[in-house]
Amino acid sequence: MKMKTAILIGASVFMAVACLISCSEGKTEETVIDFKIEGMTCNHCVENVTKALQTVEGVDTAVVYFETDSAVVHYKDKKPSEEALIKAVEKAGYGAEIVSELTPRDK
Ligand SMILES: [Cu+2]
Repeated sequence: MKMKTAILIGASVFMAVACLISCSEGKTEETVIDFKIEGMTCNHCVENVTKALQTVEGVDTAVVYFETDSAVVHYKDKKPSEEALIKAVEKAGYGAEIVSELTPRDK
């Protein structure tokens, strides 16, 4: 009897988690902006640029790649201003240039 209850609880928890994952997946219609970053010389720079991009209003996540001198900014509802993104990077002491903008529909 106890075993059966445990299985039932386990199953419902599993279902709830599965729903949560699939539901949030449906909402993540993300848009991505690709950047070329200038002036990065080490991983500390990567951190600086990442932080700078993440402080801009509307940015969901920012990922900076040292190897390719590039950065990718993800946003969802509100599009961050391109000018604000570039200015934030410049304020941190680096250069930024937009390479491309992709929405999931473009792919
Ligand atoms: Cu550095």
